[in-house]
Amino acid sequence: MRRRTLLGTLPTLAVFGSFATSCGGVQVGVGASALAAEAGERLRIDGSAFELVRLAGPLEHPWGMAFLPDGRMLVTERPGRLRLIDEAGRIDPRPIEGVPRVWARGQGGLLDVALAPDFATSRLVYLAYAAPLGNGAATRVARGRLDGHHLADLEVVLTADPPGSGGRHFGSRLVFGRDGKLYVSTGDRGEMDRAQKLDDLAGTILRIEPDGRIPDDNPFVGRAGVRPEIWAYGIRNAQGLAVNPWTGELWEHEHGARGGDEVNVIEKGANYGWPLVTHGVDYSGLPIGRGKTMPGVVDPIWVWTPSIAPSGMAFYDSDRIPGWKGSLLVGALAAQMLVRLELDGRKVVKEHRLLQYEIGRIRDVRMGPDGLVYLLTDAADGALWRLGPATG
Ligand SMILES: [Ca+2]
Repeated sequence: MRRRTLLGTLPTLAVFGSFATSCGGVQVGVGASALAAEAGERLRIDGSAFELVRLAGPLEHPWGMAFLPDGRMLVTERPGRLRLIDEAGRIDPRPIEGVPRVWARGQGGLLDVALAPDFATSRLVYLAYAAPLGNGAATRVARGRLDGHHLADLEVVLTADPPGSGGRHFGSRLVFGRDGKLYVSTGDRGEMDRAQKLDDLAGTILRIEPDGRIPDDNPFVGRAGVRPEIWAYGIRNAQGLAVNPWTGELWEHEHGARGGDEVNVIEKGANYGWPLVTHGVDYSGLPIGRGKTMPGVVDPIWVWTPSIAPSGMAFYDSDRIPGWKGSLLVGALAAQMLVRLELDGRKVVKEHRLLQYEIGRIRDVRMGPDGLVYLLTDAADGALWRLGPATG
């Protein structure tokens, strides 16, 4: 299979498509088969041999994934389905029942999924989604107990209100910290000034107890006119959130407008600047805010200009891929690639741009329990991919 070549240019696609058909070969490209894992493709990255496998598909705009202790995975599809996928890449034809009704418009829908830290006993699954609310929608988090193909006892634990009427910027990544709290990223809902308003949960990182209560030690607890769920603010649209396994810090990335995508280390109560300061400009080309930095605002540790449109983030903490341990992996939608950032503490030492234009828009990236890298591609016929060292 030469998918990389195939996805190069349209003429190449057409030529190769007919070639594959005339050979009676594998079904490829757009509208590819619903079969489980296809044969892997070998490729070289930084001089080493890798294998890239299209593990499962098609999946309709898959957004988030979680690894179950039994080896299966949960994957969300943005229109509102939660799917089970086994280790061989077989998609269970029965979506999980009992998921919340979602507002599946624009960037909204069923978004991230995370397991409770005590999932092995509690069976609790957390979902982030755009929920219909008022005249529009708001980012919401609900949890339910996974029982076979059913999510039981569904309860909402967070509503990032007030709602907005537009279809943009829901944030929606979910991660449990080492402190056992649930951290949730939101977006500014396309109304940039909301990211600086503290009576508003748009444009923030939120911190709640697993059952939705407000932790006593949240930074704004007891302050009049400020929502106590807020942990950090001044954020445009964060679709990457992960705990640094070497320090316990919470790291985030977010979309800039035209330029100015950022990686941030999230600190309690801090202001990340949007839209007062940014490294980007408006889509019109006009400036936003008053420059790139200002007192009282935490600067990003890494910036992409032009924008790559980052989505999904994972620290790589395994020996399975030699040389990758200690890296930060970031998916990219617009730039259609996997970014590997070599780190030295909070400093990015080197950026590697991988798989560029090879599998499409990358919505999510995770390290599996097996140390391999799992990717979701964002398309109507998106897929789950697995990247690891070549074997044999
Ligand atoms: Ca910022």
